[in-house]
Order: sequence, then structure tokens, then C-alpha cells
Amino acid sequence: MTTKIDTRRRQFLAASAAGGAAAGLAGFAPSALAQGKPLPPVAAWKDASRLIVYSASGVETKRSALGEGVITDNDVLFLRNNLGAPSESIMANPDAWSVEFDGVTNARAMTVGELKTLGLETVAMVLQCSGNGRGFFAHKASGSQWKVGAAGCSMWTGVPMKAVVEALGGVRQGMRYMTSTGGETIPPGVEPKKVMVERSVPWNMMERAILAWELNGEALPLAHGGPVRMIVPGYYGVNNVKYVKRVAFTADETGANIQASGYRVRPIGQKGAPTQSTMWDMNLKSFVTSPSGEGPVRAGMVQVNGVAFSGTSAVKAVEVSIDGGATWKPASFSGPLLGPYAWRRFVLPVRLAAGTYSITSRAIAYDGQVQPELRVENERAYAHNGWRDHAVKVTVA
Ligand SMILES: Nc1nc2c(c(=O)[nH]1)N[C@H]1C(S)=C(S)[C@@H](COP(=O)(O)O)O[C@H]1N2
Ligand SMILES: [Mo]
Repeated sequence: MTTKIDTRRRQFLAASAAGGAAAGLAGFAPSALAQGKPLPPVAAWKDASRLIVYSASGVETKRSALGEGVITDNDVLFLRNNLGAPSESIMANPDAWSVEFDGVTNARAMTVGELKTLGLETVAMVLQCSGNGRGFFAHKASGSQWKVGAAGCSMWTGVPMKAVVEALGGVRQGMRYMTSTGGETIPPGVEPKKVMVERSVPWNMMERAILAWELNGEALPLAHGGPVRMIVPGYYGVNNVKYVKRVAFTADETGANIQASGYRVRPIGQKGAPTQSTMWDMNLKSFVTSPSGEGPVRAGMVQVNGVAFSGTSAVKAVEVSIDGGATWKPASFSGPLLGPYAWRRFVLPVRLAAGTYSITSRAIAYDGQVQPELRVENERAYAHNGWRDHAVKVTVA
């Protein structure tokens, strides 16, 4: 895994060279009420007009709200909770929040206040739910029917896990996983293992992970995991455990359902099992954000704009098609490369006459991978990166 990280860093260097407040617990945002479903109280401060609310635990960013810049702002970043968020009271004194560390030479707890003395790093990272794109599958997989916006690219600031591990005397021999536990209260009468948010990733992900307390320059809100959150850049959303209360280096993966049977890729109709592939690294993906398909487009020059990213290999190039994939043209990058885990913005100017178009994009990575045309059918509708389903249907008048 160490060599993998090094490869990733080299790809990043190659890519650089080549490229150019909380509104109060009770307040529901009025514009959300107008749409039907209100924003959940924990996210009432968000911009409801630019979001799609599926439920209290699933809120998606509209395609158009992903904008044209690189950074996804806090007020439009998607929200996903597997369990009800903890009480706002844990945010009264964020520095007093305590995280227990285990599987290290000197296991002990540390407050956020102490973590802040150990190191500081900012990483630009795509946070994406494993089920982003589920809404394009035909088999009605359970869960929010996300289209493209269960993803955003933001700046996460905190302490490198590596510095924390060093302060605790190093990882103990034989520990193969880094296991993080969410700070939710388990509802009474429920077996903890069934609902607890506890995720294991390969132990040496601690070399790139950070414990973050800031999001895009603001104190990390409870909705996104404040007081402190595990951030594993390049990995799917679920591994980025919010309000983390324990980080343990463990010999085995956690037996919590969310790891053992949840977030496992398997054929439609099959149950999840630990032998199936788990949702760790994100695959290569791109999609168009503008035109968004949310309204008509005027004939003339149009800047086709979108995002491209991967958790395994840097994006080398992006191609755009305005005829549903029959022909492709190379796009150029329209934004800076903010590191190996950020997404890259691309643009292609096209002249569109009146008519209908299917506009889509496909990314090509440094390791030679090309974003596929089709989704891979699977029970929980995870990891959709097929360019055909992600196309935007546009009417030009
Ligand atoms: N403690 C905790 N962490 C969690 C979750 C959760 O329910 N509880 N959900 C996970 C999932 S499935 C996703 S996609 C991301 C969503 O992060 P966000 O709500 O900040 O967008 O958080 C992950 N971390
Ligand atoms: Mo997720």
C-alpha cells in the first residue's frame, strides 16, 4: 500500500506538470418547505433552493449547484446519515471532544484541543457517497435515489493521522486495519453492531488520513461530522466517519454490519458478505454540470463544463460528446489541480443550434483507464461511473 501511495503522488506531479451557521434547531428553511420535504434540522442552515431533499438522512446537491469552480461550498454540500446525528450539544465546546486511540503503543484518549497541537494539514478532497448515481439504476435499489450530487469537492483541515500515531508511539505489530467509530448514540433496544457506524480501512491509510475539524475554512459543522471527522482521501464517503469517537488499529475488520455486510458489491438479489469487495477506493468518474439539464439552453456558443476525479489514479484528460457518445472531442482543464484527491474541472466550448442533445463526458486516467460507458449492475447500486447514464438531455431553442 505504501508503494501505491507513492505511485499516486507521482501521478499527481505528472498531472500538475501537464495541466494547466447554524440557523437553530427548530428552523426549517422556507424554500425547502415549498419543495415538499424540509431540510433536516441538523442541516437547516443549508441553501435548500440548490438541494434535493430525499429524506432527513439524504440531501443531494443539484447538478447546477456544483457550479463552475473547484470547491463545493458548505451550504450546498450533500448530506448523508446512516443513523440520527448526535445532539447539537456536542458542538458547545468542540475542543473538549475526546477521541480514544487504540492499537498503538501508548493507547489513550486525546481531546480535539490536544490534537490541534500535533500537526496541521489541509487536503482538497472529493467526498462521494458509494451510492451516488443509484437513481440511474433500473432495479430500484434501496436507499436515496442519488443522481450526480451525492458528491462534492471541499477543503478539509485537521491533523495528519500519521502525526497522531507518532505521538502515540506507533502502530502495534500485526494491525492490518484502521477502524473508526462514529459518535452517535445507539438507540435503546437496538443491537449496536447492527446500526453503529464503524468502518475499517487498510491500516496504512493513516499515511494520508487526517482528523479534520475545519471544512472550507469554517469550523466543521455537526452535519458534516463536527467536532472532528476521520478523512480518508480517495475513499468513498462511508469511510469518512463523522463525529469520530474512537480510532483503533485492529488485526481484523470490524464486525459491524456497515462493514461486514453493508457497502459490499454483489449481484442483484444477493445478500452482503465479508468476502465481497468493499467500498474503499473511488473509481474513475466524470460528469457534466453545465448545461445542467434543469432548464432550456439558448442556441449559440455554450461552455460545456463538468468535473472529473478518481480515487486511484489522477485524471489525465477528459473528452466530451454532444451526440450521446457517437463522437468525442478533447476538453481542456478549466481549474487548478488542488492535489491528488480533488476533482478537476473541464470545459469544451461548443456551438449548439436549435435541437436536442445528449451531452456527456468521459475521463481518462494516468494509469490508462478510461471511464466506462455502462454501469456495473449490483444489488445496492454502488460505484456508478458509466458515462451513458450520466448524460444531460438538453433542449436548445
Ligand atoms: N458517524 C457517521 N459517519 C458517517 C456516516 C454516518 O451515518 N455516521 N455516513 C457516511 C456516509 S454513507 C457518507 S456518504 C458520508 C456523508 O458525509 P456528509 O454527510 O458530510 O456529506 O458520511 C459517512 N460518515
Ligand atoms: Mo454514503
